[in-house]
Amino acid sequence: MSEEQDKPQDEYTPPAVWVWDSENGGRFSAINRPIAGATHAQELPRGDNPLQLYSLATPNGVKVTVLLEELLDLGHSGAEYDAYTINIGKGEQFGSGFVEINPNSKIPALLDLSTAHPTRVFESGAIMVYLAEKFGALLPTEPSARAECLSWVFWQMGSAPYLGGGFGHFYAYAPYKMRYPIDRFSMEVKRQLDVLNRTLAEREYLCGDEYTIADIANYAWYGQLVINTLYSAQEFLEVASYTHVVRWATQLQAREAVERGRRVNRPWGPEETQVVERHSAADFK
Ligand SMILES: N[C@@H](CCC(=O)N[C@@H](CS)C(=O)NCC(=O)O)C(=O)O
Repeated sequence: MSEEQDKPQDEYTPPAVWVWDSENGGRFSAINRPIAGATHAQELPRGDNPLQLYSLATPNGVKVTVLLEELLDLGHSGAEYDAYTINIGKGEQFGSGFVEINPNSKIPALLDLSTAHPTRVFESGAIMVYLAEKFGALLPTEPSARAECLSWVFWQMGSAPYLGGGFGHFYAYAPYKMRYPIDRFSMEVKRQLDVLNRTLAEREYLCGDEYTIADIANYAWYGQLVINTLYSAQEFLEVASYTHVVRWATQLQAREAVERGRRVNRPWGPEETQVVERHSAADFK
């Protein structure tokens, strides 16, 4: 280890009891809190469609909007949805209406008004499985194929927090660069990309020959990492070297439903591509 690597950047001795410092300067320090629950009363808007989505076009949000657009392209008109943007930078995830749908105060959150009583669903993985089962699409029913598909969906749910909450946070959002966490999470993210790369070297899609919710879930994080500008880390992580992941992600991103799904609840980027609220196909015009 070099002398530079050896030197701790900022020595910290944890106190006996951790104390919340809301002023610590990271991108989310003013928003996140160590307690759950609503901070203010705020009802959520509701549209006329069977499904109500409260979300934002981050990778976790894109998973659901891409799936809904794919279901609509497959002819499932019951998948028509109203999508409302939740501005997490302004703390809208802590409004009382949102917390009623997701006690964890994170996007995406779904309300299904087509059931006898409204059904709430939170956690992007749970929403994907719920929708795939509701419409009998994009999730194989044969037990072995279904197990393989769910394995990759749950792999994504367990792995991506290392990419987003770990690598992305310390590389892009922390108030200053710290070598130890960046090294730690870069190593893990590169290992994860290698897992996907080796798998996609042998298969067209993650679970085999069929496009499934496992592809959508993983594309939203790892696909967007290798072909878009997630965390501006393309060079740092040498993403182009994961050639099979790049091939698969490029193939998925060319799908019309993926193109539309990425635009929903996105209040950034070129204005003409933003679909901040979505109520029907006409909103993409
Ligand atoms: N495991 C959750 C994670 C959701 C999540 O982390 N959402 C982020 C945006 S990508 C969020 O709402 N953050 C707001 C906050 O942390 O206050 C899922 O997959 O739905």
